[in-house]
Amino acid sequence: MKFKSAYLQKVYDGLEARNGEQKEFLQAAAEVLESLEPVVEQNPKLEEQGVIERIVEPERIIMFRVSWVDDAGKVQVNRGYRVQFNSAIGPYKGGLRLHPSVTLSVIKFLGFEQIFKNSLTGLPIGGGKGGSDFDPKGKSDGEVMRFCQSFMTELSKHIGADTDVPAGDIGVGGREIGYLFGQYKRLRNEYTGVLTGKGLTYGGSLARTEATGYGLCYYTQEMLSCMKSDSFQGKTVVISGSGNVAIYATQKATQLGGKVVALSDSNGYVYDPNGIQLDVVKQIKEVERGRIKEYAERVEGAEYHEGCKGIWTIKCDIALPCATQNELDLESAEALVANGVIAVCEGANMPSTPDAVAKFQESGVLFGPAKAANAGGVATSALEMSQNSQRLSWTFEEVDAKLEGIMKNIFHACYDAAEKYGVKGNLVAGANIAGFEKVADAMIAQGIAY
Ligand code: NDP
Ligand code: 2IT
Repeated sequence: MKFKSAYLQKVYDGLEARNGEQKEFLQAAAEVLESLEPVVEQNPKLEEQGVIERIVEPERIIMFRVSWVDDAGKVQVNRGYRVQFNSAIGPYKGGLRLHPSVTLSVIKFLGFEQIFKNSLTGLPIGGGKGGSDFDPKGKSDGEVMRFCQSFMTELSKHIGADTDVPAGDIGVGGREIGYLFGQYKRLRNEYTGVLTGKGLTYGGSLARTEATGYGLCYYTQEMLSCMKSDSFQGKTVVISGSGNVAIYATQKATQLGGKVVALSDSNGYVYDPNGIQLDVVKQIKEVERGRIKEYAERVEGAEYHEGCKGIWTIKCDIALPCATQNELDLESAEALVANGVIAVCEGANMPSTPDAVAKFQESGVLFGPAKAANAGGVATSALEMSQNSQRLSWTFEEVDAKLEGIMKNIFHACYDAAEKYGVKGNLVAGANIAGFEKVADAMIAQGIAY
């Protein structure tokens, strides 16, 4: 990776030398550092204060053994992680991911992205992320509960409502948050807002479940409106994944007048030219915890195709990748561009590879990067924290209206930052710069501990 600034080059080379095997983390860091070239050039204080070398190093990494007993009475061991990346603007905040692909590199990339995303929300939350290589697929409720309890037994020593507030991510939804919250309360004898994404009967916020997918569509709508005088109305939309983010992105895109024609999981994708019937998807995914393949067995006219990558060959106007990192590569980007895609907005974290992003940008496709476009989830988590602190709960409409306002503000903050630094229309650079500026300012203001 080559930088114009000698300072950025030195920081990146050091990062690579120390973390050579952490490919996802280096990918996320390289993108942010590249965006910061003009900022570093115009602000010598960043180098004087060592801000860049500080921001790429987590404040604290916790790695721990999670042992639990399966239904057959056998002892199982997984590895748990919490990366407390940056607390300059608030307590660490970010989700927990349970997936067999979880490594320290994955959690560090997610925690790093979370610093800038959380800053963009305008709310007082720092960056963190955690999780485990535990695979919830095929596990019984009892196994998931025992895993979550064991995971929290260690994690509880490191988190708190004013210290670090985890939430959901891949493999962690309402069921897991419930088990985690129950164990925290048991161990600490405290009823606090230590987790977000809680159930509505015990401190959860209305609209948190919907927030990431809804927020993604509010951001996309604002981008289309401001940059192309366009909207979702009458557009064909392809959404990858079929989890929490994909489901509620489908719901909002449909409400805004779009027709969602495809969803996927890690095995394959469904194509429904008549428009996805979300009640069928919710039954399969949220109630039965089944596979997206079953949609094509239940809905006439829908097709199932093996292999998740093929979803990007479907002709569409708007593409919303909502599954996982690096799911959309250059070949997929070329297929989308050849089919006339107008806008791509990222619901998942870092779903597009760097060459795919470059392809969209050079082809004039509107591109909304994850740390801006999917910030609605964590923003609503911060609203859940506010409600917990006040011991009040707001209506769905109140939370949803705040979410929409936050997403519009994020779009404009990114757009304006890109323009200010001479890269008008580049929302990747805009998001990285706008997210960075507030955190850097707070880090400088708080000084350095010798
Ligand atoms: P879920 O666990 O609810 O759903 C994940 C979906 O992505 C599933 O359809 C899953 O398919 C698919 N998927 C996961 N891993 C892979 C993989 N390696 N290859 C292909 N498909 C995969 O998670 P969420 O919907 O919550 O998260 C989706 C994305 O959105 C993630 O990148 C997450 O970090 C991001 N995100 C989530 C937020 C939230 O509030 N939940 C907030 C902001 C971002 P399968 O069932 O086959 O595994
Ligand atoms: O990636 C993300 O922003 C999340 N998984 C949500 C984090 C949160 O704390 O709500």
